Amino acid sequence: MATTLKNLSQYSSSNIPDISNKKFAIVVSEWNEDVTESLYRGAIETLMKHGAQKENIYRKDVPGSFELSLGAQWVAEIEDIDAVICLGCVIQGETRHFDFICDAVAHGITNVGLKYNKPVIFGVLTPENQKQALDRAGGKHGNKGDEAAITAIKMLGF
Ligand code: DLZ
Repeated sequence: MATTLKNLSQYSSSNIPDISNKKFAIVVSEWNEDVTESLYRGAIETLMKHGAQKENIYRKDVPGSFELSLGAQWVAEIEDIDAVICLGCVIQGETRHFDFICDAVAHGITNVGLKYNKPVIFGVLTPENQKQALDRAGGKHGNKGDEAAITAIKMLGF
Protein backbone atom coordinates (compact mmCIF):
# COMPACT_ATOMS: atom_id res chain seq x y z
CA MET A 1 0.00 0.00 0.00
CA ALA A 2 1.61 3.27 -1.13
CA THR A 3 1.41 6.11 1.36
CA THR A 4 0.14 9.45 0.10
CA LEU A 5 1.48 12.46 1.94
CA LYS A 6 -0.76 15.50 2.20
CA ASN A 7 0.41 18.99 2.92
CA LEU A 8 -1.58 21.14 5.32
CA SER A 9 -3.67 22.84 2.61
CA GLN A 10 -5.00 19.45 1.45
CA TYR A 11 -5.57 18.02 4.89
CA SER A 12 -8.97 17.56 6.43
CA SER A 13 -9.71 14.87 8.97
CA SER A 14 -13.25 14.60 7.57
CA ASN A 15 -12.07 13.65 4.05
CA ILE A 16 -13.68 10.39 2.95
CA PRO A 17 -11.71 8.71 0.15
CA ASP A 18 -13.29 7.11 -2.91
CA ILE A 19 -13.77 3.47 -1.91
CA SER A 20 -15.85 2.35 -4.89
CA ASN A 21 -13.01 0.08 -6.09
CA LYS A 22 -11.69 -0.92 -2.69
CA LYS A 23 -12.00 -4.47 -1.41
CA PHE A 24 -12.81 -5.18 2.22
CA ALA A 25 -12.66 -8.40 4.22
CA ILE A 26 -14.69 -8.63 7.40
CA VAL A 27 -13.65 -11.33 9.87
CA VAL A 28 -16.49 -12.22 12.25
CA SER A 29 -16.26 -14.18 15.49
CA GLU A 30 -19.09 -16.66 16.13
CA TRP A 31 -18.94 -16.27 19.92
CA ASN A 32 -21.76 -13.97 21.14
CA GLU A 33 -23.21 -14.27 17.68
CA ASP A 34 -26.22 -11.98 18.25
CA VAL A 35 -23.77 -9.18 19.07
CA THR A 36 -21.25 -9.89 16.30
CA GLU A 37 -23.99 -10.19 13.66
CA SER A 38 -25.20 -6.69 14.60
CA LEU A 39 -21.63 -5.42 14.38
CA TYR A 40 -21.36 -7.04 10.96
CA ARG A 41 -24.60 -5.48 9.70
CA GLY A 42 -23.41 -2.08 10.92
CA ALA A 43 -20.06 -2.49 9.19
CA ILE A 44 -21.43 -3.49 5.79
CA GLU A 45 -24.15 -0.83 5.85
CA THR A 46 -21.55 1.84 6.63
CA LEU A 47 -19.14 0.62 3.94
CA MET A 48 -21.92 0.63 1.33
CA LYS A 49 -23.25 4.00 2.48
CA HIS A 50 -19.82 5.44 1.74
CA GLY A 51 -19.56 3.88 -1.72
CA ALA A 52 -18.21 0.35 -1.31
CA GLN A 53 -19.66 -2.17 -3.79
CA LYS A 54 -21.41 -5.20 -2.31
CA GLU A 55 -19.34 -7.54 -4.48
CA ASN A 56 -16.15 -6.03 -3.02
CA ILE A 57 -17.02 -6.97 0.55
CA TYR A 58 -15.95 -10.44 1.69
CA ARG A 59 -16.74 -12.26 4.92
CA LYS A 60 -14.70 -14.81 6.87
CA ASP A 61 -16.12 -16.43 10.01
CA VAL A 62 -13.95 -17.72 12.85
CA PRO A 63 -15.05 -19.61 16.00
CA GLY A 64 -14.05 -17.04 18.64
CA SER A 65 -12.28 -13.72 19.07
CA PHE A 66 -9.02 -15.51 19.82
CA GLU A 67 -9.09 -16.78 16.21
CA LEU A 68 -9.63 -13.29 14.71
CA SER A 69 -5.87 -12.75 14.27
CA LEU A 70 -5.36 -15.85 12.16
CA GLY A 71 -8.56 -15.16 10.23
CA ALA A 72 -7.27 -11.63 9.59
CA GLN A 73 -3.97 -13.04 8.38
CA TRP A 74 -5.71 -15.42 5.96
CA VAL A 75 -7.55 -12.55 4.31
CA ALA A 76 -4.83 -9.88 4.61
CA GLU A 77 -2.43 -12.05 2.61
CA ILE A 78 -4.82 -11.92 -0.37
CA GLU A 79 -3.25 -9.18 -2.47
CA ASP A 80 -6.57 -7.72 -3.68
CA ILE A 81 -7.87 -7.00 -0.18
CA ASP A 82 -7.33 -3.35 0.76
CA ALA A 83 -8.54 -3.41 4.36
CA VAL A 84 -9.61 -5.92 6.97
CA ILE A 85 -12.18 -5.38 9.72
CA CYS A 86 -12.18 -7.77 12.69
CA LEU A 87 -15.41 -8.05 14.67
CA GLY A 88 -15.78 -9.84 17.98
CA CYS A 89 -17.22 -9.57 21.46
CA VAL A 90 -15.39 -10.83 24.53
CA ILE A 91 -17.53 -10.67 27.66
CA GLN A 92 -15.74 -10.41 31.00
CA GLY A 93 -16.02 -13.53 33.10
CA GLU A 94 -14.75 -14.52 36.51
CA THR A 95 -11.48 -15.92 35.26
CA ARG A 96 -8.48 -14.42 33.47
CA HIS A 97 -9.62 -16.01 30.21
CA PHE A 98 -10.94 -12.57 29.22
CA ASP A 99 -7.53 -10.90 29.65
CA PHE A 100 -5.71 -13.58 27.70
CA ILE A 101 -8.15 -13.41 24.77
CA CYS A 102 -8.23 -9.58 24.66
CA ASP A 103 -4.46 -9.33 24.90
CA ALA A 104 -3.87 -11.96 22.26
CA VAL A 105 -6.35 -10.55 19.76
CA ALA A 106 -5.18 -6.94 20.20
CA HIS A 107 -1.55 -7.91 19.62
CA GLY A 108 -2.40 -10.41 16.89
CA ILE A 109 -4.46 -7.96 14.87
CA THR A 110 -1.82 -5.24 15.26
CA ASN A 111 0.86 -7.60 13.98
CA VAL A 112 -1.18 -8.61 10.92
CA GLY A 113 -1.63 -4.97 9.93
CA LEU A 114 2.08 -4.28 10.31
CA LYS A 115 3.08 -7.49 8.49
CA TYR A 116 0.88 -6.86 5.45
CA ASN A 117 1.03 -3.05 5.59
CA LYS A 118 -2.76 -2.77 5.38
CA PRO A 119 -5.40 -1.40 7.72
CA VAL A 120 -6.58 -4.19 10.01
CA ILE A 121 -9.22 -2.76 12.28
CA PHE A 122 -9.95 -3.81 15.87
CA GLY A 123 -13.73 -3.96 16.10
CA VAL A 124 -13.86 -6.04 19.25
CA LEU A 125 -16.18 -5.21 22.13
CA THR A 126 -14.90 -5.98 25.63
CA PRO A 127 -17.97 -5.36 27.82
CA GLU A 128 -18.76 -6.55 31.33
CA ASN A 129 -22.01 -8.18 30.27
CA GLN A 130 -24.28 -8.85 27.32
CA LYS A 131 -26.41 -5.75 27.91
CA GLN A 132 -23.37 -3.49 27.60
CA ALA A 133 -22.47 -5.38 24.44
CA LEU A 134 -25.90 -4.96 22.84
CA ASP A 135 -25.89 -1.26 23.80
CA ARG A 136 -22.79 -0.93 21.59
CA ALA A 137 -23.99 -3.20 18.78
CA GLY A 138 -26.86 -1.09 17.45
CA GLY A 139 -28.24 -0.03 20.84
CA LYS A 140 -28.13 3.20 22.82
CA HIS A 141 -24.36 3.64 22.42
CA GLY A 142 -24.37 3.19 18.65
CA ASN A 143 -22.71 0.42 16.72
CA LYS A 144 -19.00 -0.35 17.02
CA GLY A 145 -19.28 -2.11 13.64
CA ASP A 146 -20.08 1.26 12.01
CA GLU A 147 -17.09 2.82 13.76
CA ALA A 148 -14.80 0.01 12.66
CA ALA A 149 -15.93 0.51 9.03
CA ILE A 150 -15.36 4.28 9.24
CA THR A 151 -11.88 3.67 10.64
CA ALA A 152 -11.06 1.31 7.76
CA ILE A 153 -12.30 3.88 5.22
CA LYS A 154 -10.34 6.69 6.85
CA MET A 155 -7.17 4.62 6.92
CA LEU A 156 -7.46 4.07 3.15
CA GLY A 157 -7.40 7.84 2.70
CA PHE A 158 -4.43 8.56 4.95
C1 DLZ B 1 -13.59 -19.60 25.46
C2 DLZ B 1 -14.19 -18.26 25.24
C3 DLZ B 1 -14.83 -17.55 26.28
C4 DLZ B 1 -14.90 -18.08 27.68
N1 DLZ B 1 -15.42 -16.39 26.07
C5 DLZ B 1 -15.39 -15.84 24.83
C6 DLZ B 1 -16.00 -14.60 24.58
O1 DLZ B 1 -16.63 -13.96 25.45
N2 DLZ B 1 -15.90 -14.09 23.32
C7 DLZ B 1 -15.24 -14.73 22.31
O2 DLZ B 1 -15.16 -14.20 21.20
N3 DLZ B 1 -14.67 -15.93 22.52
C8 DLZ B 1 -14.73 -16.50 23.73
N4 DLZ B 1 -14.16 -17.72 23.96
C9 DLZ B 1 -13.59 -18.45 22.81
C10 DLZ B 1 -12.16 -18.03 22.42
O3 DLZ B 1 -12.14 -16.83 21.71
C11 DLZ B 1 -11.51 -19.13 21.53
O4 DLZ B 1 -12.39 -19.41 20.45
C12 DLZ B 1 -11.23 -20.42 22.28
O5 DLZ B 1 -10.43 -20.16 23.43
C13 DLZ B 1 -10.50 -21.46 21.38
O6 DLZ B 1 -9.24 -20.93 20.93
